[in-house]
Amino acid sequence: MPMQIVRTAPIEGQKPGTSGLRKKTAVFKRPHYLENYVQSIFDGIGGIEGKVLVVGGDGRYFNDDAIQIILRMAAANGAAKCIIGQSGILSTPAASHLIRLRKADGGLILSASHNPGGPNADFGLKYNGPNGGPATEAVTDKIFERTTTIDTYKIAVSVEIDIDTLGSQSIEGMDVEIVDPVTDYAALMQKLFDFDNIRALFASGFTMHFDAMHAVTGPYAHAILEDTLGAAKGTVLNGTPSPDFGGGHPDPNPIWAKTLMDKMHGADAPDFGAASDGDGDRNMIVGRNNYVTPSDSLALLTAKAHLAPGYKDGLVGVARSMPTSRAVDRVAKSLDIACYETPTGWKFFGNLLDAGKVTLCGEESAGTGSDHVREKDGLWAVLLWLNILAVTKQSVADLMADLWATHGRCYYSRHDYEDVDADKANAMIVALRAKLPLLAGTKVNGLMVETGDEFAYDDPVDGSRSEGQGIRISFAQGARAVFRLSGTGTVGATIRIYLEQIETDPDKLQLSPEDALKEVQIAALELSDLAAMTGRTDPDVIT
Ligand code: VG1
Ligand code: CO
Repeated sequence: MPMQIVRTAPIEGQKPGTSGLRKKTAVFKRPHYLENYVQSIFDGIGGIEGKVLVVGGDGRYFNDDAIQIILRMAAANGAAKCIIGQSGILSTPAASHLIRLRKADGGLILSASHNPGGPNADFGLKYNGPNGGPATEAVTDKIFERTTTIDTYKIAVSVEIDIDTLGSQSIEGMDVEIVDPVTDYAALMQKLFDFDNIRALFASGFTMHFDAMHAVTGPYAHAILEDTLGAAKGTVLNGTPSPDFGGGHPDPNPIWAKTLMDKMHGADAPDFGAASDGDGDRNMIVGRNNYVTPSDSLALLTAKAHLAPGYKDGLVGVARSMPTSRAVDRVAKSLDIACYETPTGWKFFGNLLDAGKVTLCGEESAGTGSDHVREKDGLWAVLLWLNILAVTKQSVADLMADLWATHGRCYYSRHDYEDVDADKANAMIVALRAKLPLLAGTKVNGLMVETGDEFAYDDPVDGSRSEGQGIRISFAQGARAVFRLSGTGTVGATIRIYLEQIETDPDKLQLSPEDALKEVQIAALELSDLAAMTGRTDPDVIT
């Protein structure tokens, strides 16, 4: 029998979060769990009969087994074709590009991104639409709704499909094409950036380290940075993907990318350092002894993108997620281009990019990207930085000092309180929300509150409204505190507090962020009553 219709029942909790459905791997491996969700995606998007899908993931534990199941289900549901990265590997931006390049009807990306991987860690699955971007809320709502009513799924009874050999084959009437995960993506990068100039930069003795964090960008970085651009062998650190990311946490920030941070602050630090996350869509940028916050990186790239061939005509506009610092707003203003503020998560940038309203977008969580794909793109950001460094011949520190001298500096930090009891975290947000109407005009820790509200977003393209997207408090003299709960975690709740202080005094542009943010941090803790509400005193991660 080539195809089976399997009886099932709804499984609770299959609601996609900030970026797809993320759960413990063991949960995804429970009977029917993955199958229910995949069938709900297929049903939620109106069926996949005759459609072409791109499938790939970040290579974490369970990637290959999940792909086998997805392919058998796609065949049974009548898909015309699946295009798969060799051995099931595709970085998130490469998958987005492939969907667009092949004019596919969408794709399934297997990843829990920056969350750790392995049998005891996390797994995830996300649907991207025909524009190559993460499904909008309207679509994820339909998928979720379907998970609550599902009673059967379809799966082909088929032998193991070979996903390691390049080329085409057919299973149960569906075409399966295995493609090299790097080639098309590398060709796109070559179109956007001046590779000759970057090659000359490396030939002149410029040094860098790229930490792939044992995750998906290893093969991409080896091919592009070392083999094509001539960076010295050994430039790429931790470049072999492993199913559990070498036992690490593939989140490119100063805490988890410690190997790189130590090198960048060592005696023989290279000129430039960068890292990417599990699925290759995030980037961390570091100069010699000089960490660049993602919000500042977005501002710098906005100011200088025109130096790269792909952006030589300038930018039509930019967008940032609400908690991201307002550094980019200041640059956009000076360029006289629009700057949009969206909720957290890349799915909110898609409409703006599709409508040609913005060229660059970014998030404080180390995500930057442009209209070349519909996902954030780690290596792209690194290459844009390299292109700018090659043209300006300035150091990272000098570029940042110039940016701050021109636009002021937005001191910025995010404090994460992880694995907090979910009821307590929610109670804290509820209490804070209740205070909002009376906050304006009051003083907290000596700082005058100018506005306090809960962010809601009206999409200017499709008119949809997204509410409850984070609480933001603005104080006089450019201080701001934002509070929200993470939508990507898999245990308890993670409270994120985002702190910002704008400084324009030329004598105060080189303070330590910790000092510059002290007052607003105290105010944020006082306002939220975090310690009393959650029993927590110190954040787990400060970035
Ligand atoms: C986090 C980040 C958000 C990002 C999301 C997905 O979400 O804050 O900016 O878009 O992760 O990134 P949350 O809800 O946990 O704050 V990735 O690289 O994990 O796909
Ligand atoms: Co990611």
